[in-house]
Amino acid sequence: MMSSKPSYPSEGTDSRILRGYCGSESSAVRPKLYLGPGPVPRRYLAEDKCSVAEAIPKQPPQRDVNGMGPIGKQGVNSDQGKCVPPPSVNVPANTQSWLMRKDVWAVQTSIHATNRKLDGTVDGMDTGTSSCLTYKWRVGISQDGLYNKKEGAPIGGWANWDFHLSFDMRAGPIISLASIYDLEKQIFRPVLYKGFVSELFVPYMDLDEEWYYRTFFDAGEYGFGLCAVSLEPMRDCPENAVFMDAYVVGQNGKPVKMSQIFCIFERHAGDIMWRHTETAIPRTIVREARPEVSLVVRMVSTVGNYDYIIDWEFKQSGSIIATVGLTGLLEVRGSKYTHKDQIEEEVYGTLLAQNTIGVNHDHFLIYHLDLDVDGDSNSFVKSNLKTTQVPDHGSPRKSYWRVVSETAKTESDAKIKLGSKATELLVVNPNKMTKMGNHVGYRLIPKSGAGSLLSDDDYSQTRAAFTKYNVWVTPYNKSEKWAGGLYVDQSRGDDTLATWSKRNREIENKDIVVWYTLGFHHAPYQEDFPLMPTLSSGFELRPANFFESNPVLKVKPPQDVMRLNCSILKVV
Ligand SMILES: [Cu+2]
Repeated sequence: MMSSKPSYPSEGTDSRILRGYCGSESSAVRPKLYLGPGPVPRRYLAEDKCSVAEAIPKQPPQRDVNGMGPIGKQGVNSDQGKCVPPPSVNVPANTQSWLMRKDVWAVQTSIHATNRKLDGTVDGMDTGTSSCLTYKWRVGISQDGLYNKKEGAPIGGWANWDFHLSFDMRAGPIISLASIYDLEKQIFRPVLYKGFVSELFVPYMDLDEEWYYRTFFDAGEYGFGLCAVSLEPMRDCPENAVFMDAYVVGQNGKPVKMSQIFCIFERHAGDIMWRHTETAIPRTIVREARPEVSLVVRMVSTVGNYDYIIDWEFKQSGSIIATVGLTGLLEVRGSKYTHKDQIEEEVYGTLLAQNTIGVNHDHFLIYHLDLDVDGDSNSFVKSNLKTTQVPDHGSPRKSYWRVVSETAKTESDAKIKLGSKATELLVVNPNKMTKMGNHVGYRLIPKSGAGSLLSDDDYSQTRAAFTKYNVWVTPYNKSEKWAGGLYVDQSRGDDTLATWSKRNREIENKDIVVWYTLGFHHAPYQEDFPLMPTLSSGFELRPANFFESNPVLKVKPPQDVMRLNCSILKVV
């Protein structure tokens, strides 16, 4: 072990968190009263989905606000709906009525229920059976633009890497004990003690009665791992992929198998790892190139309408690249509008098709990155690139930029909103240096710097205050794993990364955790409908003075082989 911290298998098995899985039981009734400390833990909402009644009630609609007519006029009758619980978020304290709410989707008219959202409110719910009792309709059903699908149209060493992969119902994949072999030192050197998605926050920007509370916490409320889906060979993953199953705790306490949750494959994407052509030598061309070959660990979590493709990629050069791909279905709302020119009110989104609004929203994923760069005592260094004016006659140039580095002493020094400055983010080991005297380190290279645009006093933002900054650094604390709090569905914002960090603890030369929030502001476009092409973002953890020189310089070139490529069309 390289750290005194607990090993992963003893964590993540808190029975108060792992409370069941859809596939295990048809009933979600608890056999015993909860007698533990704290509030009574609710089930994951995903479990609620499993237990709700399939049919909406037979009563006629009680009101018809926007003149779209009752449900029968929309081509859907009450037998075709399915009640599902909305998120518990964004409901101010002392509001109890949300427990009685449910959404209704026209599940029998399309295989893609979230594209057939019935915009109404279910006011009454039998809390014993989770069935809907009464409901109101506001507007009609949205367009179904989708086709109906008829048919199914611990990692050992790899290259110079060694790491563990595990599954968690809440986080999905967890990478741990990642270390890289240093050819010069002839040892494995630690890099990442543990990395995982700690929380996802998806707030929608619609203030209507049926929408204002849609500010989802996909990990803490639904279970990002619990929503993982089986991966399909040759479609979700390439032909050289191998697959891994996962097991979770069922509602009856027995293990439940989730098949082919991870795929792991070597990526031969046709990229160049490094190259150079030396053209300065007369009558001689010197050329060397090496193809990029990396290892990818993939999981897909389908949280309701969205599919999140989570990749952890390991490069031989020492980089770890985390990528999130968004695809699947937009969460749309019904509308009376059929053309943009008709719209004279705030509709909170884009008219994507007739009677269909794609609502503005965000996706924020916060990663827990417990880096142990060449040991567990690390420091966080901000390096700002500052424009510097050249003194008179000092040079023909007038300006240049220089690196001004600052080691964060406490947590408040390390809160960073990206985008306003040219900033380099490093985790260094102040106790280890290269032969050149530089501290060994790893850089965090973001691919986007989006942050929350909600005000601090917005109730949902209070609960998701970890989105206020892109980067946070905390000292390692065993209990601080979930940025939105341990019990997110009951959180009022008093157990989040933002509150822990108010203690402003010392973080220099300590075992530290970097929290990185990557975000997408998603104003929908028509191409996102009916099924959105993948939109990706991520970050790279890249060696920074970690090695004495390019660690892959001595990689041998591949042998020339004839590869059949059946997918390339012949050009006539
Ligand atoms: Cu989106």
